[in-house]
Amino acid sequence: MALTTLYVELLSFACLLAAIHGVNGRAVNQFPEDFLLGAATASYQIEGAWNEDGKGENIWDHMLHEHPEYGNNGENGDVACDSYHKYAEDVQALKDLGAKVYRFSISWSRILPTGDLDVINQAGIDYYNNLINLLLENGIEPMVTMYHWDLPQALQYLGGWPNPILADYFLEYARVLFDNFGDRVKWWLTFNEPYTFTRGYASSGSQAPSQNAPGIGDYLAAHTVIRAHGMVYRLYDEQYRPTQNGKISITLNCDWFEPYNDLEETLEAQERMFQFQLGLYANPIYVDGDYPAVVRERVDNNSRAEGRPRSRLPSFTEEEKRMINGSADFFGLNSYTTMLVISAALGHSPSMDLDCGVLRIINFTWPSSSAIWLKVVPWGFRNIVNWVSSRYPNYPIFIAENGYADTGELDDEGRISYYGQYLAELLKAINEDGANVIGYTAWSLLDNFEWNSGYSQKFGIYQVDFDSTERTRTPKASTSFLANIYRNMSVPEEYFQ
Ligand code: PNW
Repeated sequence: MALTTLYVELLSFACLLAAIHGVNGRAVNQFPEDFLLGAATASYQIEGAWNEDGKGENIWDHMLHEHPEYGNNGENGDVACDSYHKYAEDVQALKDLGAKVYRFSISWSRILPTGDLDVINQAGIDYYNNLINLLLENGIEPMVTMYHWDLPQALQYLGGWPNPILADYFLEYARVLFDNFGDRVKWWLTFNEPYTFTRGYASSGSQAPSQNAPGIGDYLAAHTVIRAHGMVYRLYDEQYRPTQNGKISITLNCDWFEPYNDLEETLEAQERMFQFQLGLYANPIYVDGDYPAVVRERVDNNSRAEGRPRSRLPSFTEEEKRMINGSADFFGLNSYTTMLVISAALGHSPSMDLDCGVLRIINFTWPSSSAIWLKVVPWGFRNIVNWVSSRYPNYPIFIAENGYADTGELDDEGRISYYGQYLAELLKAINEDGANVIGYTAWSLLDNFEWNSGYSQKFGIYQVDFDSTERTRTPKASTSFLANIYRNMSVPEEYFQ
């Protein structure tokens, strides 16, 4: 009798401890000691100075100048947040936020105006040197994205990413970055969201360079990008890591896909959606050097049925597979929301949509942001982190983007609620489910140029006044909310109830 009572009491004590301390002896609401918390931006979205000091034109400059109607009210990134001139204010904002890491991207055409090595623009190198040095002086680690969608237009004239030669150009660009910045930059990301930017070769009117070759251009672009990533990883690993000793990866975007019902075909559709979006890139890099079997099979079959002599999805050589397999030091993940998925034959022929055969549904009963695609679904964030952690084990995860859109108000309760809940779910994945997550950079440090949505969608932790030539930065309510989390390395307990 007494033993049973003791047993029950011990059990409930253990449960209580687990509730407070998670699986690894830390309170559930506490980040690991060496966890990197920070914020992210991208060159075209913040820098402006689109044609200053020798910068070359890129595909977003080109597309939005030629086709202002593809943007929002003719808006573009010509000036944006003017971070080219105001980077010192950005660093101060990061410092006030208590960021340990700043993820920003380098504009390829600011360094190499033609994309090639014939002109190396010293003013561009100076700009990033100044930014990097100021970050380090302030105790903030730079994390550099080499490519956040702004391809030099000169390389688009060669066909852009569907042209396999682009991998060589990217390799040469990467070498310039390692040579000039690698002594101080210890975190590198080759590409940001290839799933998103390769759509620029599958549609017109949205993603640059607006080349409408669905089901062909997107796969060709993906193929070059994966090879380019692998080549740059090997370059770093062999020639720079011994002296520079940093980490290098890619960042892939994937939201959580929740099956619409529990029918077998819906669960298969869920799996297909993950494989066509994330697996297309993650399987070659993190699993076996090659595309997921379901992707290979469906694109090959459809290509054959269309009467083509070869698959629309190219193949890697055995040597390329060995080069690509394992070409990452961690798993970069961008994730914002959750969508419902169901099996459906949709999209025109040919297209990746038709190959994938999944309908993504925005659930309008979930809480909204100002971006139609971005529903606030914190539990989905925990699910996708755990999905990545179990499918691609042995790689620490770095959340390179996660954030909330509104219309830019200073009293941004919606953003506070989003970050509070999403960070709580992230901590549950780390402390209760055992996911190995090492860092998190919130999107975004500043309100900025949100691509086709222009300045209508605001993701910033700081407000930027786009009506003022000063582009004044002002903290929002979420700035101090996140600063508290970053300082304490913990999320308020109310978000765990
Ligand atoms: C990411 N969607 O893009 C980009 O990396 C950022 O540059 C961008 O500002 C941020 O997320 C916010 O949108 C996405 O429609 C754009 O699902 C659109 C989607 C997802 C990500």
